[in-house]
Amino acid sequence: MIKTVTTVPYTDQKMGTAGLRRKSKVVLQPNYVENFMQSIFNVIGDLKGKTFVVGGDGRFYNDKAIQKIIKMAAANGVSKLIIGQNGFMSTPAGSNVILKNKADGGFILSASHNPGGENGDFGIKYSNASGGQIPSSISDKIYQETLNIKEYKICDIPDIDLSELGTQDICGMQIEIIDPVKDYVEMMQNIFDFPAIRRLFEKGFTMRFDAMNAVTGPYAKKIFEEILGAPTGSVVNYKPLPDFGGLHPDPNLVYAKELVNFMFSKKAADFGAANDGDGDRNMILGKSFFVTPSDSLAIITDNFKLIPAYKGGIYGVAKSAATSTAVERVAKEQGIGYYEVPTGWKYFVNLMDSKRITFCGEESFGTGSSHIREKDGIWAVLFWLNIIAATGKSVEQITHEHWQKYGRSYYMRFDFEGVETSVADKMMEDLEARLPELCGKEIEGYTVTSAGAFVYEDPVDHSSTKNGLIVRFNDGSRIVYRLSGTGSSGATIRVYLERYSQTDLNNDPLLMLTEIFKIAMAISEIPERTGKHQADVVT
Ligand code: VG1
Ligand code: CO
Repeated sequence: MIKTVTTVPYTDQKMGTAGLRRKSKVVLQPNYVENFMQSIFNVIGDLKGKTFVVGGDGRFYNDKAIQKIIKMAAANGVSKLIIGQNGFMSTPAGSNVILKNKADGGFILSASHNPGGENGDFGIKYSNASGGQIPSSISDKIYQETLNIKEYKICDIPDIDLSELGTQDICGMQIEIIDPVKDYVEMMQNIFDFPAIRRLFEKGFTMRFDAMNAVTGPYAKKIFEEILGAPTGSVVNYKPLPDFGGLHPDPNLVYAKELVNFMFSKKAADFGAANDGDGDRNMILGKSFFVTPSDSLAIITDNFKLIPAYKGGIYGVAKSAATSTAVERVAKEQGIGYYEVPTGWKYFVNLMDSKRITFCGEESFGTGSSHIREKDGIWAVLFWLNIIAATGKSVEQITHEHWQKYGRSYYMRFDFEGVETSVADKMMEDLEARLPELCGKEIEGYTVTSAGAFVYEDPVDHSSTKNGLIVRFNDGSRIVYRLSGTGSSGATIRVYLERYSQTDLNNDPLLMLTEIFKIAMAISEIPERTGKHQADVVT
């Protein structure tokens, strides 16, 4: 039944910030998935005795790609696959299943927050036994393998029915189809005070959770409506659709417009939240109130004692360099470890494994803890609900009190999309070369205290990663420049702006950041080089 098929390499199978991500049309090319998967299997080597977890966010091609992966895993000698029913599994649930079953790794079929469908994106995230995505040292090896691939192995059998729970044998390999929601729900019940959150809903508290027609729908229905007693209808867009119903499943102020409009209307619920395509991102809203992900991480860290699983103490906290410095002030106050890493969740994994940190987060709507090795959208939502249940305070009140205690980091991200790759690369290169000259200079009343590339040395494996450029000013303000590593066409230049104030707590972020935005544009020459005077997406 095992067939060896001759193939020709593709040259674009390099993984980015989080796995391989390409236009669906690209992935549909002959042997595209096969080449990539065989390259991974080749790099792992001996697959006998190995177990992997497989699932996806239900987007277009999830069903086809998963069949290929099952048949190839069997042909390559994998011993067992644990598969989410109907091929579904969120990224955080997948990390949990890997850890719980001590599996050797896993594959989540998702392009995360990128749109899906035939004209959208498809992707594959590959994790190892840590439950987190593989480090660059391994993805580099896989990329080299994709450039040299000549053949792949596959079992020549009909498609496998993934709708029934249970175990079966496929081409000499065992497959176990599991309920992708069950273990995840149990884990959440062991972390948070479910009875307290239940009482909150009993008292009439209202929420709206927008699953954005993606994978968290079934998780959210079960947890918020069935177990915690939020009224039916609290979870919207809960049915995972192959094209996400045309939505861009990125939970931010721009793409989660429906939820944002509702939460800023007279009918608003007490609490609003959304997750992304594969369930690892979250957005938190109060009544006519938005919490930035950077503030959310700081608030979560400051309130750890309210949560049953963390009340005994936490190790430390980490953020990506682009994320605002709000959590740094909390770490100082709490006397816990604090780390700044490159963008991408994989950089948190060693810090969690070595017990240096418990919480971590990114400005891109990612928050999580060492309960797994991925960011976790529903975890963040439950954390907020637990804080609200324990304090009786609103989202806005909790955030305002946080600012009163620590001051406020005004923070926004500006994305310049669809830039020609060569233009974006040259812009970053030239800017990096010019940055040293800026040190000590005064620009529009702001003095530059440091400027240069962000270089991270991992304290565990001592690998070194360069990611983005940072300009710091004497008042604590910062500009970070990076190129996105998750796009599927052209380049996206991300500009992250931050300004700190201890006294001015209720201002408009856009207003507070106007001057810094001007400085950021002037020193990078983005308008001159890209022809764009405004960002395409502002979050
Ligand atoms: C983006 C975010 C980054 C996040 C990554 C994966 O990467 O900025 O913080 O970890 O997406 O998120 P980039 O390289 O495009 O800036 V997910 O939800 O796609 O796994
Ligand atoms: Co995601």
